[in-house]
Amino acid sequence: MADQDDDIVLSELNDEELVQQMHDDLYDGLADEIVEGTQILLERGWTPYDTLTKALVEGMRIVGVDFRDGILFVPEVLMAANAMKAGMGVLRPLLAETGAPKMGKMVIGTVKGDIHDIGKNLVGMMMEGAGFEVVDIGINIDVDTYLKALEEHQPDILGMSALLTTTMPYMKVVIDTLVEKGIRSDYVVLVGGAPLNEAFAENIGADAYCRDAAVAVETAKDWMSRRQGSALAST
Ligand code: B1M
Repeated sequence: MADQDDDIVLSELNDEELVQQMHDDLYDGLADEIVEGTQILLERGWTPYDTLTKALVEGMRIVGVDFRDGILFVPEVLMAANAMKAGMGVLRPLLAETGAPKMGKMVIGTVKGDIHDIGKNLVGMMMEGAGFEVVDIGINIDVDTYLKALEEHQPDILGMSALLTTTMPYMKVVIDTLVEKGIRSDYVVLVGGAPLNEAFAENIGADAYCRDAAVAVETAKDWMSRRQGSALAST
């Protein structure tokens, strides 16, 4: 496919062809092409959010399907992930651009045993764009590291991400520890990641499940206004 792609001039493609080509380039892990395609869409007036969801996230969804079906393997998926991150690098300052007063603070990390970080990074970017201060503590985070970050940064929200069915139960370990320490109600706990759902979030005692980054922003705003409402009511 690479030889064939050498002849393609991205800027000469119409929007639909370009997005299709970007899905192919993401699949092939071509970071430079993804950066170029992202810039072209923005120059054509696409919003950062549409560029993100229609060109990058959709491309990654296709990669995920072929990974699941054994057509792609870890090294190829890693290349695709790197290309995705390169595109996100272009969008990051645009998504994080905001003149809004700070809405609140969130600490976010991917749980222990899990190194998937693209979704978490996206949530962080979109939250920053909505006016939240975001402290990203990374991947493979154990309960002690979450607790240390909560103590150090005193956020309003704890966000946890998990992409594996084997790692998502660890979210309960973190929440149970917050309960044991008597600090559960100090934080709004939001969880997300492809294998989760609302019932799971409820079962483990999280405040809400966020299907995607946009839902995470809306849910966080909603919880912040509820909290501010109850703080005002108690004064
Ligand atoms: Co992984 N992997 N992977 N992988 N990988 C999945 C998750 C998998 C579903 C693929 C598949 O089989 N179809 C499968 C899990 C199966 C399962 O558990 N049932 C899987 C597997 C099996 C594995 C390995 C075990 C493979 C192996 O080694 N044999 C291994 C595990 C490593 C580990 O973590 N210990 C592994 C490794 C990898 C790579 C390193 C190659 C790479 C990760 C690179 C990286 O992240 N830096 C990778 C990737 C890229 C994927 C897929 C293809 C794509 C994930 C992604 O980035 N999606 C994935 C397939 C899939 O999910 N369909 C897969 C794009 C991203 C924008 O979406 O992360 O869902 P997502 O985030 C969304 C929402 O979920 C939500 O908002 C985000 C933005 O809209 N959200 C939150 C996420 N976190 C949130 C937190 C919040 C709120 C919302 O807090 C408030």
